[in-house]
Formats: sequence, structure tokens, C-alpha cells
Amino acid sequence: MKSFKRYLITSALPYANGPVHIGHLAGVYIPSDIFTRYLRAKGVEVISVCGSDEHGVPITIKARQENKSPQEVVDKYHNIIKDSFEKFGIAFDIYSRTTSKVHYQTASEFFKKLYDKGIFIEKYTEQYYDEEVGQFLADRYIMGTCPHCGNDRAYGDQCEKCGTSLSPTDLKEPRSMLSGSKPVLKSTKHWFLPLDRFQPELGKWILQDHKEWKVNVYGQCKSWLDLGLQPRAVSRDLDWGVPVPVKGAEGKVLYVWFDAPIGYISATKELTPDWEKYWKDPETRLIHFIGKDNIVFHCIVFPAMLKAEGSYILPDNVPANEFLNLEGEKISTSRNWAVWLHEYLEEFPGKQDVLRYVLTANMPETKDNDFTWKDFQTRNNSELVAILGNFVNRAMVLTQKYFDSKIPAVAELDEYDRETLSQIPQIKSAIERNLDEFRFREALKEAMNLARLGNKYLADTEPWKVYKNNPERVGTILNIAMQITANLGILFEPFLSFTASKIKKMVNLPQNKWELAGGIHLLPVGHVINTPELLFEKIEDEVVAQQLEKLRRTKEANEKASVAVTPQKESVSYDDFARMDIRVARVLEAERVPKTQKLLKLKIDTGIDIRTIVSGIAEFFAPEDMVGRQVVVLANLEPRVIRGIESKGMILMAEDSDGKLQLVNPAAPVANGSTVK
Ligand code: B3M
Ligand code: ZN
Repeated sequence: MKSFKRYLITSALPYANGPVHIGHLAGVYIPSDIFTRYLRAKGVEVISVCGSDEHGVPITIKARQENKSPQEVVDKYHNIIKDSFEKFGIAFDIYSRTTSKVHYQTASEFFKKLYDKGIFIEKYTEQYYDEEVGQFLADRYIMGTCPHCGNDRAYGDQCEKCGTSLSPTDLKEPRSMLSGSKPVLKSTKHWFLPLDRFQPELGKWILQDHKEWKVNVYGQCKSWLDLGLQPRAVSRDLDWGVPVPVKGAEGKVLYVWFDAPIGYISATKELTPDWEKYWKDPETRLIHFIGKDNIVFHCIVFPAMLKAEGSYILPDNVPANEFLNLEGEKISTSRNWAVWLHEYLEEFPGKQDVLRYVLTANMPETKDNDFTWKDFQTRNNSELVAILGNFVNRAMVLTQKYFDSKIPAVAELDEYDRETLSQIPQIKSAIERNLDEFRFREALKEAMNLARLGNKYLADTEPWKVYKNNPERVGTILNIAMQITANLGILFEPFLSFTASKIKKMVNLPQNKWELAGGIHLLPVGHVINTPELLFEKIEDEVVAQQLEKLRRTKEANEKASVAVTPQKESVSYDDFARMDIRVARVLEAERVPKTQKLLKLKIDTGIDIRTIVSGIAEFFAPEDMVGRQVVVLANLEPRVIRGIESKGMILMAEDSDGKLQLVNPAAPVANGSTVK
């Protein structure tokens, strides 16, 4: 690999339309944090920048829903997100936001530069316009009927029922979500970034020069490139965002995916007047940490923008992760199916490193992965408590007890001691190798192997049994155990920085440098250590049960919310009601009505007579399901002839919002002909 002088680390800017959850942490912010902390510990020149992404249509929709201004929405979530990151120890040098003044200026100038260079194609396109409100409609502001599945609540960009992606003109019977009126097509001017022009350069840059990128990233880029890049609009008709800074662009803003990545540049500018060396010097290594849904923007669109501008470097790597699921289901902000960081912080105070550990161990590096509360408990109890915590505590307590908290001298090393000591530098190299290649799970496993090594060493040498007869031997053992402990303090810093700090404080580590790790004389003989404290505590079954119960309630609430309840009808008099003859009957025979999908012909015993009813329930009930069942019928409904069969009455059913039917019948059998009133 080319050698670089410094690093610029960016992490995807979270949308400020909601708080952040474990999926964000595992996918983007923990990997970027581990990597940044690792570089810092090595003394590499590095900055890490991030901020809130505060533009885009979802934010304006949230604002309408909450009856707030978009600015109020982003202020609220920006603060929540920023606070969560801080409390989880995510080591940004700056956490900025795209509504900052510097950002408006930077994004504006960036656009202007490309505009002046004649990069953009100006094109008129036909777009839906709400004449009542006097506004062009973003795709998400248009609802209509999906041409594929008939769902009448499909959005202009996607039908959430069948998953098809749509464009607004695909919708049947489109309506504006602003006024409910029927929108009209109107011509509007936009600026397009001609990605096709950059295809040859980008193709070579990725497919030939960056074969080392992760397979998931490389593969996605390749399929985009194989399809052929198309010009993309970088402006929108919207009143929330960075205004398009040219004449004749009133009421238009930069598309959120144009301004958001420029947010990385703005944040760097806010951080340091020396920002250009990070963005323009080829000796800087730029790395974007993102989730898989952002790959095209970071590997194709933003690099094309940077190239078009001309003076910027391109990312050297984009180690995107896949997605994390929760208890086997996709994390969803709108369905509240998530573990929110601000809630975790309240429910598990002081346990940031436990979550960081579990999320790193399950990081969705090469494929989607699952977070479960059971696994959270197991990893805490049988790895953090039983291995790392147990080892450090034993080493500390024994040193305190036998040697008055002073590092004892080494008398003589046996074969096992030598073998143990020789593994320390090997483990350090393995951690480095993995971190250098963005394999965070493996790196963490190696760090944990060092704790395992120590744990096993103490269990095998049993110093508590040896002391009486051979205190010198115990000195050797505890010297080794304490050297391992000090190594853990350094090597765990990128992964579990809170815990690493505690360890370093306990062992009173004079120097805290990565380069010292791997060494076996970190703590000199006679060095005084501090009082031990417990690093982790057991997580009980009730805690897991509580979290699962919380998720169960979420699910229940979602199910309730998804039933769109029909409003109450006009009132009727008791007499109106009393005129209806509703009674219990039993189905005697049932058969399908030939050549129909929905109809069953039923012979029923109403207590007054045996009669035929034709019922549209065949999609939900097979004839054999019906025979013998009691049902409730409206007996005096005017007879009707359906498919040549006279139907006398109607079977009553409960229908949910999806049109699914359930039988209505007495809770316990009653005589046929019993009336319902
Ligand atoms: N806000 C998308 C996301 O959170 C977007 C990332 C912007 S990075 C420049 O998935
Ligand atoms: Zn559909």
C-alpha cells in the first residue's frame, strides 16, 4: 500500500429526523471510532469528522407530522444524536451539522464552481405540482394507487406494500399529500451531474486501482458501473435546503445527497483553518465509514463531484458495512423496532462498553447480522465478566495481597512462561493486521485472546496454591500476569476505551503508547499499582426479559396501529336495528361456486328453515372448514340471485383493514335459530 502522511476519517452524517440506534453504531460509528482511536494511539496524524444531515424531504415530512418547523425538528434530533455519540465515546474531532453557516457557504461555493466550469446539464423535466398550495411535490409528497399491487397508499417513489420502486407518474390516481388535490404535471428546470461523463475515469479508479476494497463494496460499484452511469439531478423544488446559488433558481435547493457529503468538508473547515491539507494533499488518506445503502453516493457520486471540482483528493477506501437486524427483524425507525442509544444509556448506565463489545463482535462486516438480547447477556457474562474482567481482577487482587501492590521481580522463567510471553507481541501484530484491513471482529477476537491467555495462565499456574511454599515463583507469575494486564490496557483502547482507561488507571501505567504494547516490561519491578475495581458485572435474566418484553409491546403497538379503523357510521334508531333479523345458524353443506374465486354456496339450518346462502368467503375458508360451524346470519336480507343461485340472507364476518375475514359466532354453541340482539 502507498504510504500516507495523515488520515482524514469521515462517518456517514446521520439524518436528523430521529435518534440513532444500534444499527447505526454497529454499521458505521463503532468501526470508524475503533479505527480512529487505533491511529491516534499509534501517534498517526488523524482527524475524524461527522455531523448531522439536516436536509431532505423526510425531515420536512417529520416537521409537518409534528407540527413544527424543519429547523425545530433538526435542532431536537441533532442534540439527541450528538449527546448519544459523546456518551458512547465516539471520538469525533468535530460533530457539526449541515444547517451551519459554514456549510451553506461551502456547499453553495462548491455548486457554483461546478456551475461556472460548465459541468452541469440544465434540463427541464415534468413534475407534479400542487396548484392549491402552489408548490412542486417531492416524490414522497405524492400518494396514489400502485400499478403493481393496487395498494392505494403507495408513495411517489415506492410502494411499501409490494416493495416496488416507482416514479410519481407511475401512480394511478395521484393525489397531493399537502392538500389532497390532484396534482398537475408542470415543467421545471433542474441541474444534472453528468455521471456518464465520469464513467471511464471512475471505472478505472475503482475496478482497477481499488481491487482491495471490501467485496460487498467493490461488487456494488461494479454493478452500478456495468449498468452504465446516468446523469443525476442535483437540485430539487423544495423550500428546505441550501438554495441553488444561480439566477433563475428561486424556490430550488441542492439535492440533499449533493450537499450532505460536502458536509464532511464543511466540518473540517469548522475544525481547522488548515483544512485544505486534509482535503487536497495527495498524502492524506481519506476513508469514508458508511452503511451499505450509502455506497453509490460515496464511491461514485461524491467522487465524481470531487473530480469535477478538480482540487480534491478521492477516498482511498470506503469500508461499508452491511445491516444489523434486531431479534431477527430489520431495524426500522418508523416501526420503532430498534434499540435506541439514548434509551440504552438510561437503562444501562455505565455499560457503554458492553454494547460496544457486543456490537463489534457481531459487526455486519460481510453480511447482515443479528443482535439479540440473549447474545448480549451471554457475551457479557461469559466473555467480558468471565474472561477479561475475571483475569484483570485476579491479577490485581493477587498482586495487592501478596506483594503489597508492587510489581514483583521475575525469578526464573520456565517453558510455559516463555511460551505465554511470546504470544503477547504475536497477538498485538494480529490485532494490527486485522485493524489495518478493517476486520474489526477479528481484531477484537485477538484482543480478547490476550485476556484468555492471561486467564488460562493464572488458572494453570495457580499462584494462590504456590505462595506458601514458593513465593518467588508467585512473583514471576504475577509479574507476567501484570504485564499482560498492562498490555490489555493499551490494546483494548480502540475497542473499549472506557474499560481500557480503567485498566490503565488501575495499573498506573506510566506510558500509554501503542508502540509499547507487545512488550513484556511495561511495568517495572517495584512499580506500584492502584486499588482494583470490577470492570464488568453479570447481567441477570430479568434484564433480558424486560428488554424482550419492551420489544413485544412495540410489536403489539405496531399491529394495532396497522389496523386502519373505519369511522363510525351515521346513527340509526332502535327500530331500524330491530327490523333486522339476525340469528345463529349452522352450516350443513358447503361447496365452491364453479368458475368463481370468491364464492361458496352454503346450505344452512336457520332454526326456521334449511336454506341456501351464497357467500364471498372462498378466499379465506375452504368448504370443508365451514361444514358443521355455527355462523351468524342476517336472515331477512332481501333474497338475491348470484350466479344463477338464489341466496337468502348473509353470513356476518369481521373484516380487518387488509380485507381479511374472520367468522363471527357464539362463544359457546347455542340452538340454531337463536336470535342476536
Ligand atoms: N444521511 C443517509 C443515512 O443516514 C445519509 C448519509 C449522508 S453521508 C454524507 O443513511
Ligand atoms: Zn404495490
